[in-house]
Amino acid sequence: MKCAILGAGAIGTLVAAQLSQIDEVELLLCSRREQALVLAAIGLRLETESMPTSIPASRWTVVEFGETLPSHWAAATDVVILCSKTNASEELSAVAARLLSSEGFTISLQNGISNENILAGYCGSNRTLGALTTHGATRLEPGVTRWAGRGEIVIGNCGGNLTAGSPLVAELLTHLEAAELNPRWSENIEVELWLKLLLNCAINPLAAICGCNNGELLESAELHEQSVATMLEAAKVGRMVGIDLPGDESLIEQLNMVLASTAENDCSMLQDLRRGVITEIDSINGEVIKLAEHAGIACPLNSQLVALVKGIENSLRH
Ligand code: KPL
Repeated sequence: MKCAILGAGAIGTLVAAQLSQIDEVELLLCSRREQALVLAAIGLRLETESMPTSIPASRWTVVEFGETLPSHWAAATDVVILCSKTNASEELSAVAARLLSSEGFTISLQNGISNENILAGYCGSNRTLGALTTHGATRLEPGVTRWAGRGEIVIGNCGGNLTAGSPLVAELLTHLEAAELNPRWSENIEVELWLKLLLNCAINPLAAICGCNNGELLESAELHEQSVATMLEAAKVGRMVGIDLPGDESLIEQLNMVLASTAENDCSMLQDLRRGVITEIDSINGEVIKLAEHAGIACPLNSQLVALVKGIENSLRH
């Protein structure tokens, strides 16, 4: 199976490293500058709670963003997995469309709820599935990633005609399972994408502002209270726009589970601020505020977090 991973940052390299152990999977990684150079010349070191794994550069082909795609991958790729920051979704969805074979399909493991629509716009809804991940990964330096929290990869139909039984989808699920990435097919990916959005609303801005790992949002009663209140405010918006979300108790249980399983992880927004790059706040809490404005409801907690994260982004730029 020819599998391209567009955006080989923390999550992208985690997925690539695990899939590199499956002989039937041939990998193409697309990344920016330094990361691309190191992945192509040296490979990747994946740190886990046990022994670190080294994946040699020979295990994959690497292209830099904007470079010409290798000719034997163009229109010949079975699966394209988008793992970039959401501000690169448009650019990389166009690359996905050039890579995919006619039977191939694409998923996004990015944060946010709009990536599937962007991908479908370029690749067609019959070649796009909904997906998300709750694995926690930290990019320590170019070519070095830490798998800081075991989660899952959830995939489901979001409007096209692909199912868990479609041959390439079934094959990807088998490979992800063998790669210990814990895949699961969902019959209701729209709700699952919203659940992930709620987790990101509750975790990312608070952990990024406080400079703490996810576990501290569980340990500190004050931070946990803020995290839960932010999530429940966003959940109200989800229910207003017709998403059939579970009750508040169940949402809090899921938040606590992800905080515990990714306790050692610095969330992606904190990693972005530390690297001085634009965060995904607009695709997370910002997306909720946009929907709330349309629905005519106030979202003071989420609005304040957006303002604070943008304030920090600006201060880092000067
Ligand atoms: O998605 C994540 C992120 O960091 O963006 C979680 C699941 C919160 C893990 O940190």
